[in-house]
Amino acid sequence: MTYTLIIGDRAFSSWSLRGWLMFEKFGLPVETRMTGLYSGTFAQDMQAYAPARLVPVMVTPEGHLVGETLAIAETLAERHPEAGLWPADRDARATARWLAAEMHAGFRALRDECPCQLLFRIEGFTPSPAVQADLARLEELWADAAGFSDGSGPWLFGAYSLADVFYAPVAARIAGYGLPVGPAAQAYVDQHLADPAFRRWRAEALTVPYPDPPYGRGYEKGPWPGPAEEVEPYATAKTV
Ligand SMILES: N[C@@H](CCC(=O)N[C@@H](CS)C(=O)NCC(=O)O)C(=O)O
Repeated sequence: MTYTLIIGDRAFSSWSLRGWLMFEKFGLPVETRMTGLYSGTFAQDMQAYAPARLVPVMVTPEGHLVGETLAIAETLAERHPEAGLWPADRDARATARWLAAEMHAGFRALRDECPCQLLFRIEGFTPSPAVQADLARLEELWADAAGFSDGSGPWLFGAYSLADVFYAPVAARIAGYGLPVGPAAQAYVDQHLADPAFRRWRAEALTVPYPDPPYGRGYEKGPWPGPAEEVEPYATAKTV
């Protein structure tokens, strides 16, 4: 009953992180296979999973392919109702779906101007007005979710849910670019950075050397603002 998840480079593939968290956080069995998203073999690697063109792609234990993170999320929630992927409360669940869908379809400026990278903190980055508007929208949505919390944890709806899965890479962008958010949003970001599953993903990301990553060129680099992992190759890098 093991799924396979086809992923891209852990250091950069925000959607792959989402896909993997869906398994890791809810105790669902998965084996990952990494494509050469950055090494140049991506198109060739993906031929085996046509018609999927992007990662992540899930292969069910029966061999059925599912692409797109929202579709993967709903498929897993349907197949594993006992795992509690969505909040138990009906209204919380509807809101959690809304938040995940808005993330999946939106936040274009944040995604375009602050590409996900888990290597370092980019110092002195000034967010554009469009990114600032995205940050304000995030804070509005996260604050609204708190009104539906079941009180059982520090996540958007209390217990960790698929909504948190969709915002984990957003938290990484806020951390990696030092984006300004209020105390409640910052606490939520820090919660993701300290999460054992997120740390495990990042620790694996750091085992792959990227001598000249394309992000943050021209900016100084500081250490990653979350807990340090054993391998921190970029912690002291000043420029790339
Ligand atoms: N909407 C897709 C987005 C997936 C996506 O953009 N994946 C990126 C990696 S993070 C990718 O496969 N890029 C390869 C390319 O654009 O050729 C989803 O939800 O899974």
